[in-house]
Amino acid sequence: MGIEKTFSIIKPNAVKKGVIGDIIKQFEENGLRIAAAKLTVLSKDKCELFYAEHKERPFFGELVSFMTSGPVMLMCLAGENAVAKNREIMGATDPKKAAPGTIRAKHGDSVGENAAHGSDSPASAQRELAIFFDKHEFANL
Ligand code: 3AN
Repeated sequence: MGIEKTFSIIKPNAVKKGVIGDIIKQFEENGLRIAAAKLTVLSKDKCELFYAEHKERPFFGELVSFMTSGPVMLMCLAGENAVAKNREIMGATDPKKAAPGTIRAKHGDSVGENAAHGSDSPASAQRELAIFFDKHEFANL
């Protein structure tokens, strides 16, 4: 199995709580490495482009306003089976349903403010990474 890349966001509520280090530790302890990273504040335009598939959902406005409300940590995670592994480490979308010890169980506040995003497939990962990173920014691990 080759090395796979996935896209991760540490969301504004988690950055505000000061748990970036704890979240990254969980990725690294589970065999994922950071191939690119930036701490930034998302523009409304890029955030809407990123969440385009949710445009018609009732929570879209709320989601974009939360995700642009403060700094986020954008990352490319790399490793074997990175897409699935990242989602396992994050836990279920709803922090109340997330398995104990997962990032969302530990640091999520609600379905919207669930501490972390992770791509749901290799194709999504490629699309999402291309929105936020240039090709030359990825480390050759
Ligand atoms: P996941 O991020 O686990 O793949 P999706 O794709 O169902 O979950 O949802 C994308 C994002 O939209 C979630 N990370 C969450 O923050 C937000 N979201 C989903 N459902 C709701 C909801 N009912 N209310 C507010 N935000 C939501």
